[in-house]
Amino acid sequence: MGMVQTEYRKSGAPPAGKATFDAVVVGAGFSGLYMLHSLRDRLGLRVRVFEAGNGVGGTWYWNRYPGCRCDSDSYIYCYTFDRHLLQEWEWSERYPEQDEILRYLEHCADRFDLKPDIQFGTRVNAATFDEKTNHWEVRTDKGDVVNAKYLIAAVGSLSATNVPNFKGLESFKGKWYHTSQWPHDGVDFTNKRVAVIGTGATAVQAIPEIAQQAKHLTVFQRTPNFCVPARNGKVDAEVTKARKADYDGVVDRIKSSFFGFELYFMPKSVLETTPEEREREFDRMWDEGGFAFWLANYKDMFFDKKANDVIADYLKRKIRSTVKDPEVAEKLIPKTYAYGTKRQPLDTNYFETFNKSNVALVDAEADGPIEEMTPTGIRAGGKEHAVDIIVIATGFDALTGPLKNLGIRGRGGQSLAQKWEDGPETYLGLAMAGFPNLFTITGPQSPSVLSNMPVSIEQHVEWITDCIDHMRRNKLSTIEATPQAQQLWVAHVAEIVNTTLMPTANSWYMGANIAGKPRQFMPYLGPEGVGGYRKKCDEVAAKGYEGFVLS
Ligand code: N01
Repeated sequence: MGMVQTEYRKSGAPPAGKATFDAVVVGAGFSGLYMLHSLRDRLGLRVRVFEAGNGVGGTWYWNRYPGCRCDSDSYIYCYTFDRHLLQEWEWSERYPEQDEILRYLEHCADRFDLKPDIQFGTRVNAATFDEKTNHWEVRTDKGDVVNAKYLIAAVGSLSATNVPNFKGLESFKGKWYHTSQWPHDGVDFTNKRVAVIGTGATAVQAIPEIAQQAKHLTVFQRTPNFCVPARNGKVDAEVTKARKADYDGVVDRIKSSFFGFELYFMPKSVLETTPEEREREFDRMWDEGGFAFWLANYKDMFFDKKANDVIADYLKRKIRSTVKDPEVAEKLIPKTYAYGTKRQPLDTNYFETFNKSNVALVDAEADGPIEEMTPTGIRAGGKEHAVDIIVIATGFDALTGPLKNLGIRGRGGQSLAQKWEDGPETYLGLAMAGFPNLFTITGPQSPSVLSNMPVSIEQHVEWITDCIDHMRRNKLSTIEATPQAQQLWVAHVAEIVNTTLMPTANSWYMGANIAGKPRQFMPYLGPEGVGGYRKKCDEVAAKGYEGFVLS
């Protein structure tokens, strides 16, 4: 229960008229919930959270497709700021399903009494900085108009749904669903002919589940993916006990690690190993499952194409040995990009699913791309595939999309969406020049999607809370990134990533999945990962918020 009780909290609704808050937080997922708790219960601020969904959970509220589960180990895919919560909560599996994670977030919202300060079913559609009052005016689709000194976007990195402009979609007479806007009462695939479009991390989870229920499943693949087994299951009770006994150590390690996991690259080049030695290591990581193969491989994997090819070859052989039809196997093998430069999907029987007699693969390269939807199916490569249900697993307008959709206008009325037309520009992925008192949690140019998200979320929430505390103690009214600091940060983000293979892939990290989106690598990668980034942010604060103007 929070320490602060105010009239508006007791009523559970914002005051009538143009209410004024210390802070407005947009979104009630992992980041918005903790931001509310931190500002309200640590600093005693008046906070209003606007959430488009009718419940808490963000990603875990919206993404309810079959097979939806976490790709981070559950013991570190959670809040760590409350040691009692860490000790009490019991996860059922290594990678819990969506409904379990949603239950966890519901539990947190209740435990910290957060719901009275969240207005559900309300989407922010405009936020304008008033230079006379130094306040943000925030408007919603429900007609709310509120003022706040601070505006915090806790909108997630993967929340702006991407439904490509498929010709004829409106003419399709069956049902279609995007995976990130899944019906709450589920979809029954029994006796249905189903199409899945996309083979990213979402589709890789959904395809094996749908194939078990549907009469027939056709998968439309644009780019094949390297997949590694998740190896989900119950976690050994002794392992859980040991982790709980050492949670302080676990938390320290993930906070100072590269990616927010207890995973570390091997301090060796794969090119210096014998074939036997590396095969043993590959087998070990393959058997371990999860992100080990991606994030704890040989140190040159992300840097040297020759090294990368050696590692990729192991995964290609796995596909060939799993998929019985050699023609299908060839289609499922990635050939156009380096391993690891697109987000690693974790699978449970993904490649095995293509051995089932009720599953077919239509590959854009070999069979021809999707041309149009017809009233009865999908036409690709000149051939019509009759289906009853289309599952669109085409992902998101990542990182910038959710922020651009907020209708943010900063100094001089400049629109964030317009300012970012050629790509995002931020300082530390936390703030933007020209947009005072606006903070983004896991924004572009912070480690965000290249990390275990709760670790990065907690770091940003705590940094923002400390910053606002500093502002209040020093009776300051605005904080704003300088254009110079921002320029240097943007250049630094690009410089670091350009030493890796990451920009060579057509990935959503690069904005390549969205037609017309500028090609720019959006997350921050290194050089010392989330640990080094945390140090950098702390140094900025310790130097009196270096790179910001405070007034
Ligand atoms: O989306 P994606 P996702 N015509 O963009 C294809 C996170 N996540 O929802 O590769 C035909 O990865 C597209 O093809 P291509 C995770 O970070 C987390 O699967 O662009 N096809 C691709 O195959 C993940 O990376 C969990 O050529 C089109 C697919 O659709 C992120 O969410 C679980 C197309 C989209 O793949 C996004 O994953 C699941 C078109 N016009 C996801 N447009 C966790 O466990 C796109 N495609 C936490």
